[in-house]
Amino acid sequence: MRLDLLCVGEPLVELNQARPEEPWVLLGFGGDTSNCAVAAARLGLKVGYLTRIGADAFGDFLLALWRREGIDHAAVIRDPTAPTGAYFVRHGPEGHSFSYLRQGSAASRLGPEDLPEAYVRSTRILHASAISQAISTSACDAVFCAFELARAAGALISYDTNYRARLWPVPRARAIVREAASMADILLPGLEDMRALLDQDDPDAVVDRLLGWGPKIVALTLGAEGALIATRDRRVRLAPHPVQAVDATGAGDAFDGAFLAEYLRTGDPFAAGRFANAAAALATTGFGAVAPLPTRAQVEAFLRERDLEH
Ligand code: KDG
Repeated sequence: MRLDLLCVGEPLVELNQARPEEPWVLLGFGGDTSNCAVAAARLGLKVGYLTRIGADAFGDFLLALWRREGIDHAAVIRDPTAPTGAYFVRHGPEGHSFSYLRQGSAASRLGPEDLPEAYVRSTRILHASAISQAISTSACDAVFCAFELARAAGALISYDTNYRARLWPVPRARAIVREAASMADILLPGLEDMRALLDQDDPDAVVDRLLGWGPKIVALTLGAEGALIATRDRRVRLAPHPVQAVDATGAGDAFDGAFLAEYLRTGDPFAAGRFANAAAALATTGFGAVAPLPTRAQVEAFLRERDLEH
Protein backbone atom coordinates (compact mmCIF):
# COMPACT_ATOMS: atom_id res chain seq x y z
CA MET A 1 0.00 0.00 0.00
CA ARG A 2 1.34 3.46 -0.93
CA LEU A 3 0.91 6.05 1.85
CA ASP A 4 1.02 9.81 1.41
CA LEU A 5 2.10 10.33 4.99
CA LEU A 6 3.43 8.09 7.74
CA CYS A 7 3.64 9.60 11.24
CA VAL A 8 5.78 8.12 14.03
CA GLY A 9 5.45 9.01 17.71
CA GLU A 10 3.38 8.80 20.86
CA PRO A 11 -0.41 9.04 20.86
CA LEU A 12 -2.10 10.03 24.12
CA VAL A 13 -5.58 10.05 25.51
CA GLU A 14 -6.61 13.59 26.47
CA LEU A 15 -8.61 14.92 29.41
CA ASN A 16 -9.45 18.56 28.93
CA GLN A 17 -10.91 20.93 31.51
CA ALA A 18 -12.79 23.77 29.89
CA ARG A 19 -12.86 26.00 33.02
CA PRO A 20 -10.95 25.74 36.32
CA GLU A 21 -14.00 24.86 38.42
CA GLU A 22 -15.29 22.23 35.99
CA PRO A 23 -14.48 18.48 36.01
CA TRP A 24 -12.03 16.88 33.56
CA VAL A 25 -14.70 15.62 31.24
CA LEU A 26 -13.73 16.43 27.70
CA LEU A 27 -12.22 13.05 26.93
CA GLY A 28 -10.39 13.30 23.63
CA PHE A 29 -7.13 12.51 21.92
CA GLY A 30 -3.64 13.95 21.71
CA GLY A 31 -0.06 13.16 20.95
CA ASP A 32 1.41 15.62 18.48
CA THR A 33 2.13 13.15 15.65
CA SER A 34 -1.25 11.42 16.00
CA ASN A 35 -2.90 14.87 15.87
CA CYS A 36 -0.93 15.64 12.71
CA ALA A 37 -2.02 12.31 11.22
CA VAL A 38 -5.70 13.06 11.90
CA ALA A 39 -5.34 16.62 10.56
CA ALA A 40 -3.87 15.33 7.29
CA ALA A 41 -6.39 12.47 6.96
CA ARG A 42 -9.30 14.92 7.36
CA LEU A 43 -7.76 16.92 4.52
CA GLY A 44 -7.70 13.91 2.20
CA LEU A 45 -4.29 12.26 2.60
CA LYS A 46 -3.79 8.50 2.87
CA VAL A 47 -2.14 8.38 6.27
CA GLY A 48 -0.51 5.67 8.38
CA TYR A 49 0.60 5.76 12.01
CA LEU A 50 3.43 3.91 13.68
CA THR A 51 3.69 3.47 17.45
CA ARG A 52 3.14 1.07 20.36
CA ILE A 53 0.04 1.31 22.53
CA GLY A 54 -1.02 -0.66 25.60
CA ALA A 55 -3.43 -3.58 25.50
CA ASP A 56 -5.77 -1.39 27.54
CA ALA A 57 -8.95 0.67 27.16
CA PHE A 58 -7.03 3.83 26.17
CA GLY A 59 -5.33 1.80 23.43
CA ASP A 60 -8.75 0.61 22.21
CA PHE A 61 -9.95 4.20 22.27
CA LEU A 62 -7.06 5.36 20.05
CA LEU A 63 -7.52 2.47 17.63
CA ALA A 64 -11.18 3.44 17.29
CA LEU A 65 -10.12 7.03 16.52
CA TRP A 66 -7.71 5.97 13.76
CA ARG A 67 -10.32 3.58 12.31
CA ARG A 68 -12.91 6.38 12.22
CA GLU A 69 -10.49 8.80 10.61
CA GLY A 70 -9.37 6.25 7.99
CA ILE A 71 -5.79 6.13 9.31
CA ASP A 72 -3.93 2.92 8.60
CA HIS A 73 -2.81 1.35 11.91
CA ALA A 74 -1.76 -2.08 10.63
CA ALA A 75 1.77 -1.55 11.94
CA VAL A 76 0.76 -0.31 15.42
CA ILE A 77 2.03 -2.74 18.07
CA ARG A 78 -0.04 -3.59 21.14
CA ASP A 79 2.11 -4.04 24.21
CA PRO A 80 0.51 -6.13 26.98
CA THR A 81 3.08 -5.00 29.56
CA ALA A 82 3.02 -1.20 29.28
CA PRO A 83 0.17 1.35 29.36
CA THR A 84 -1.05 3.85 26.81
CA GLY A 85 -0.16 7.38 27.93
CA ALA A 86 -2.57 10.16 28.86
CA TYR A 87 -2.42 13.90 29.43
CA PHE A 88 -4.52 16.57 31.09
CA VAL A 89 -5.11 20.05 29.70
CA ARG A 90 -5.89 23.02 31.96
CA HIS A 91 -6.80 26.53 30.84
CA GLY A 92 -5.84 29.70 32.69
CA PRO A 93 -5.06 33.35 32.02
CA GLU A 94 -1.72 32.32 30.48
CA GLY A 95 -3.36 29.89 28.04
CA HIS A 96 -3.24 26.11 28.28
CA SER A 97 -0.90 23.88 30.30
CA PHE A 98 -0.35 20.12 30.26
CA SER A 99 0.20 17.39 32.90
CA TYR A 100 1.21 13.93 31.73
CA LEU A 101 0.86 10.29 32.71
CA ARG A 102 3.26 8.84 30.16
CA GLN A 103 6.39 7.59 31.92
CA GLY A 104 7.07 3.97 30.91
CA SER A 105 4.33 4.13 28.31
CA ALA A 106 4.06 1.56 25.54
CA ALA A 107 5.06 4.21 22.98
CA SER A 108 8.28 4.95 24.86
CA ARG A 109 9.29 1.32 24.21
CA LEU A 110 9.22 1.82 20.45
CA GLY A 111 12.58 0.91 18.93
CA PRO A 112 14.18 0.49 15.50
CA GLU A 113 13.32 -3.23 15.54
CA ASP A 114 9.61 -2.26 15.47
CA LEU A 115 9.85 -0.59 12.07
CA PRO A 116 8.32 -2.61 9.23
CA GLU A 117 10.84 -1.68 6.53
CA ALA A 118 8.66 -2.09 3.43
CA TYR A 119 5.90 -0.06 5.09
CA VAL A 120 8.25 2.77 6.03
CA ARG A 121 9.64 2.78 2.49
CA SER A 122 6.11 3.01 1.06
CA THR A 123 5.38 6.57 2.14
CA ARG A 124 5.73 9.85 0.25
CA ILE A 125 6.33 11.77 3.50
CA LEU A 126 7.67 10.48 6.82
CA HIS A 127 6.82 12.78 9.74
CA ALA A 128 8.07 12.71 13.33
CA SER A 129 8.70 15.25 16.06
CA ALA A 130 11.11 16.06 18.84
CA ILE A 131 8.51 14.62 21.25
CA SER A 132 8.71 11.31 19.35
CA GLN A 133 12.44 11.37 20.12
CA ALA A 134 12.30 12.75 23.66
CA ILE A 135 10.19 9.97 25.15
CA SER A 136 13.08 7.44 25.22
CA THR A 137 16.42 6.67 23.61
CA SER A 138 14.95 3.67 21.77
CA ALA A 139 12.17 5.85 20.31
CA CYS A 140 14.79 8.45 19.40
CA ASP A 141 16.74 5.77 17.53
CA ALA A 142 13.55 4.51 15.87
CA VAL A 143 12.90 7.99 14.45
CA PHE A 144 16.44 8.28 13.06
CA CYS A 145 16.15 4.81 11.59
CA ALA A 146 12.74 5.59 10.01
CA PHE A 147 14.19 8.82 8.55
CA GLU A 148 17.09 6.86 6.98
CA LEU A 149 14.81 4.16 5.55
CA ALA A 150 12.24 6.57 4.15
CA ARG A 151 14.84 8.95 2.76
CA ALA A 152 16.68 6.14 1.00
CA ALA A 153 13.37 5.20 -0.65
CA GLY A 154 12.87 8.77 -1.92
CA ALA A 155 10.38 10.04 0.69
CA LEU A 156 10.34 13.59 1.99
CA ILE A 157 11.25 13.92 5.66
CA SER A 158 9.14 16.23 7.81
CA TYR A 159 10.12 17.18 11.38
CA ASP A 160 8.39 19.27 14.03
CA THR A 161 10.75 20.59 16.73
CA ASN A 162 7.99 20.35 19.41
CA TYR A 163 10.03 20.82 22.60
CA ARG A 164 8.87 19.48 25.97
CA ALA A 165 11.34 20.52 28.68
CA ARG A 166 10.07 17.86 31.09
CA LEU A 167 11.05 15.03 28.76
CA TRP A 168 14.79 15.65 28.31
CA PRO A 169 17.68 17.92 29.28
CA VAL A 170 18.34 20.94 27.05
CA PRO A 171 21.80 19.86 25.78
CA ARG A 172 20.44 16.50 24.60
CA ALA A 173 17.38 18.15 23.03
CA ARG A 174 19.62 20.65 21.23
CA ALA A 175 21.87 17.94 19.80
CA ILE A 176 19.08 15.60 18.71
CA VAL A 177 16.85 18.33 17.27
CA ARG A 178 19.76 19.72 15.26
CA GLU A 179 20.63 16.29 13.86
CA ALA A 180 17.02 15.42 13.01
CA ALA A 181 16.32 18.87 11.55
CA SER A 182 19.34 18.57 9.29
CA MET A 183 17.89 15.35 7.85
CA ALA A 184 14.53 17.03 7.15
CA ASP A 185 13.26 18.41 3.85
CA ILE A 186 10.38 20.18 5.59
CA LEU A 187 11.09 21.64 9.01
CA LEU A 188 8.12 22.69 11.16
CA PRO A 189 9.43 24.59 14.20
CA GLY A 190 7.57 26.82 16.64
CA LEU A 191 9.08 30.10 17.77
CA GLU A 192 8.67 29.14 21.41
CA ASP A 193 10.76 25.97 20.92
CA MET A 194 13.43 28.06 19.24
CA ARG A 195 13.59 30.45 22.19
CA ALA A 196 14.48 27.46 24.37
CA LEU A 197 16.71 25.55 21.94
CA LEU A 198 18.48 28.35 20.05
CA ASP A 199 18.19 31.24 22.55
CA GLN A 200 16.80 33.19 19.63
CA ASP A 201 13.40 34.75 19.15
CA ASP A 202 13.69 36.90 16.09
CA PRO A 203 11.78 34.93 13.40
CA ASP A 204 14.11 35.88 10.53
CA ALA A 205 17.22 35.07 12.53
CA VAL A 206 15.69 31.71 13.54
CA VAL A 207 14.87 30.89 9.92
CA ASP A 208 18.41 31.85 8.81
CA ARG A 209 19.88 29.44 11.36
CA LEU A 210 17.51 26.61 10.50
CA LEU A 211 17.89 26.89 6.72
CA GLY A 212 21.65 26.73 7.31
CA TRP A 213 21.19 23.24 8.79
CA GLY A 214 19.91 21.92 5.46
CA PRO A 215 16.10 21.71 5.17
CA LYS A 216 14.67 23.11 1.93
CA ILE A 217 11.56 24.48 3.61
CA VAL A 218 11.11 26.03 7.06
CA ALA A 219 7.56 26.79 8.17
CA LEU A 220 7.97 28.61 11.49
CA THR A 221 4.80 29.03 13.53
CA LEU A 222 4.63 32.17 15.65
CA GLY A 223 1.81 31.27 18.07
CA ALA A 224 -0.81 34.01 18.00
CA GLU A 225 1.35 36.00 15.54
CA GLY A 226 0.81 33.76 12.48
CA ALA A 227 3.71 32.09 10.66
CA LEU A 228 6.81 32.68 8.56
CA ILE A 229 7.37 30.41 5.57
CA ALA A 230 10.86 30.30 4.12
CA THR A 231 12.92 28.65 1.43
CA ARG A 232 16.42 29.68 0.42
CA ASP A 233 15.02 32.09 -2.20
CA ARG A 234 11.87 33.47 -0.66
CA ARG A 235 10.13 34.32 2.65
CA VAL A 236 6.48 35.07 3.31
CA ARG A 237 5.09 36.30 6.64
CA LEU A 238 1.50 35.19 7.24
CA ALA A 239 -0.68 37.27 9.53
CA PRO A 240 -2.81 35.45 12.10
CA HIS A 241 -6.53 35.02 11.41
CA PRO A 242 -8.86 36.65 13.93
CA VAL A 243 -10.97 33.79 15.38
CA GLN A 244 -12.73 33.12 18.69
CA ALA A 245 -9.98 30.90 20.12
CA VAL A 246 -10.89 28.75 23.14
CA ASP A 247 -8.09 26.13 23.18
CA ALA A 248 -4.79 26.28 21.29
CA THR A 249 -3.93 22.64 22.16
CA GLY A 250 -2.74 20.94 19.00
CA ALA A 251 -2.88 24.06 16.79
CA GLY A 252 0.73 23.44 15.74
CA ASP A 253 -0.12 19.83 14.83
CA ALA A 254 -3.10 21.04 12.79
CA PHE A 255 -0.68 23.37 11.00
CA ASP A 256 1.70 20.46 10.29
CA GLY A 257 -0.98 18.12 8.90
CA ALA A 258 -2.50 20.86 6.75
CA PHE A 259 0.89 22.05 5.52
CA LEU A 260 1.88 18.54 4.44
CA ALA A 261 -1.51 17.89 2.81
CA GLU A 262 -1.43 21.10 0.79
CA TYR A 263 2.25 20.78 -0.06
CA LEU A 264 1.70 17.31 -1.50
CA ARG A 265 -1.24 18.63 -3.52
CA THR A 266 0.42 21.78 -4.89
CA GLY A 267 4.19 21.45 -4.45
CA ASP A 268 4.09 25.09 -3.28
CA PRO A 269 5.31 25.74 0.29
CA PHE A 270 3.75 29.22 0.37
CA ALA A 271 0.31 27.97 -0.68
CA ALA A 272 0.77 25.21 1.90
CA GLY A 273 1.62 27.79 4.57
CA ARG A 274 -1.45 29.89 3.78
CA PHE A 275 -3.68 26.82 3.97
CA ALA A 276 -2.05 25.58 7.19
CA ASN A 277 -2.29 29.00 8.85
CA ALA A 278 -6.06 28.90 8.26
CA ALA A 279 -6.42 25.28 9.44
CA ALA A 280 -4.47 26.06 12.63
CA ALA A 281 -6.69 29.07 13.38
CA LEU A 282 -9.84 26.94 12.95
CA ALA A 283 -8.35 24.26 15.22
CA THR A 284 -8.28 26.74 18.13
CA THR A 285 -12.03 27.40 17.98
CA GLY A 286 -13.03 24.20 19.82
CA PHE A 287 -11.73 22.26 22.83
CA GLY A 288 -9.24 19.41 22.44
CA ALA A 289 -6.42 18.66 20.02
CA VAL A 290 -8.47 16.52 17.63
CA ALA A 291 -12.19 17.35 17.75
CA PRO A 292 -11.89 20.79 16.06
CA LEU A 293 -9.47 19.71 13.29
CA PRO A 294 -11.10 21.03 10.09
CA THR A 295 -11.98 19.32 6.82
CA ARG A 296 -10.78 20.65 3.45
CA ALA A 297 -14.23 22.16 2.76
CA GLN A 298 -14.10 24.04 6.07
CA VAL A 299 -10.61 25.44 5.44
CA GLU A 300 -11.51 26.49 1.91
CA ALA A 301 -14.76 28.16 3.01
CA PHE A 302 -12.88 30.02 5.76
CA LEU A 303 -10.22 31.24 3.31
CA ARG A 304 -12.92 32.41 0.87
CA GLU A 305 -14.62 34.38 3.65
CA ARG A 306 -11.32 35.92 4.71
CA ASP A 307 -10.56 36.91 1.08
CA LEU A 308 -13.97 38.60 0.81
CA GLU A 309 -13.24 40.64 3.94
CA HIS A 310 -10.16 42.14 2.24
O1 KDG B 1 0.58 19.69 20.33
C1 KDG B 1 -0.35 19.12 21.24
C2 KDG B 1 0.37 18.05 21.95
O2 KDG B 1 1.40 18.62 22.70
C3 KDG B 1 -0.55 17.30 22.87
O3 KDG B 1 -1.52 16.61 22.11
C4 KDG B 1 0.15 16.38 23.81
O4 KDG B 1 1.69 15.23 22.41
C5 KDG B 1 1.49 15.88 23.39
C6 KDG B 1 2.64 16.26 24.19
O5 KDG B 1 3.54 15.44 24.30
O6 KDG B 1 2.66 17.36 24.71
